[in-house]
Amino acid sequence: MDNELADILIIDDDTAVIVALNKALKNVGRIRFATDAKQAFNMIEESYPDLILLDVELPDVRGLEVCTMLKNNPETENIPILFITSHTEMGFEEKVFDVGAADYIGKPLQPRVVAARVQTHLDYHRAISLLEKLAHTDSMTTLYNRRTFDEQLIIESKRARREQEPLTVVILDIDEFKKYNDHFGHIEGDECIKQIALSLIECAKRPSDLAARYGGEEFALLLPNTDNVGAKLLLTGLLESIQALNIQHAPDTVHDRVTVSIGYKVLDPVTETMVSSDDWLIVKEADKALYQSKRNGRNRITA
Ligand code: GH3
Ligand code: MG
Ligand code: MG
Ligand code: MG
Ligand code: MG
Repeated sequence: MDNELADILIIDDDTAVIVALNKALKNVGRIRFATDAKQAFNMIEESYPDLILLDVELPDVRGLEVCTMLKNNPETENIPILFITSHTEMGFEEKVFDVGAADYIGKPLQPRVVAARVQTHLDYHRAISLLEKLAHTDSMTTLYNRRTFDEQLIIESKRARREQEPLTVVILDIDEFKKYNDHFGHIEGDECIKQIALSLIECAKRPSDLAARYGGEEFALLLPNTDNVGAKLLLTGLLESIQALNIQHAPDTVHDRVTVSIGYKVLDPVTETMVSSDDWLIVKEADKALYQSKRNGRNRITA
């Protein structure tokens, strides 16, 4: 885990509280503060904090509502929120947890207790984030892994059908890669896979595009809102950029540079009757197209 200082946002209209928290947390993180909800949301948008300390009574919006809004936004839902309050009435603590807060710190503030609790939540949040990252990425290439691709395929094909938008699924496989490994060795083989992965990252640039390592030397792309014309353009560019890597192939191969074969399938809910709920059909079709590319001589794209 890195030692980078955490970014902590204090939202409280009482400057005495801000001063006290600032002092208590000076060794725990970098502190920003806001004295009302409007200012707080601006700051959160500027950059997402690692943790928020939130006053229950703010001049504009109630703290509980601020918490609810942050928890309902996918971009901020995972930020731990700790309430600061002198409310002691029955049931209030429950309300705080009901709106998704991570913890509740009562007044009067005890500096060392505040620091310890904040540190615990920061550590916990960091560990969860790391686990999530590990669960979703391929460590060798930094691409998404197959688990993520499979999860997103279900989500995106549902969305495509619901919103009547095209979705393209692409499968790529490195050509004659056994020979590459046999000739240059496995370590060099790994390097080659990493370079091709970088080309994929470069090409799947839109925030909604997803590039994954599907298996050993196989990759997959999930391209929401991409029709046949868009897919062809993007994949032609990808094929060219992989050739332009200019990676020398083993001597006894068809192409003297490392190439890939590509198969893709467009799910077009407007023109097609692909109403099947079998989301894997689109992958099977892309895979069939890939093998057609292999049969036709490799280093090509087949729809
Ligand atoms: P084709 O053109 O038909 O795809 O021929 P190919 O030799 O590439 O055949 P295939 O795709 O079946 O072979 C995959 C090879 O990729 C076999 C395996 O040794 C190698 N490979 C798979 N994963 C890795 C990896 O992580 N690192 C390395 N270095 N090689 C891998
Ligand atoms: Mg207040
Ligand atoms: Mg393969
Ligand atoms: Mg191969
Ligand atoms: Mg093969």
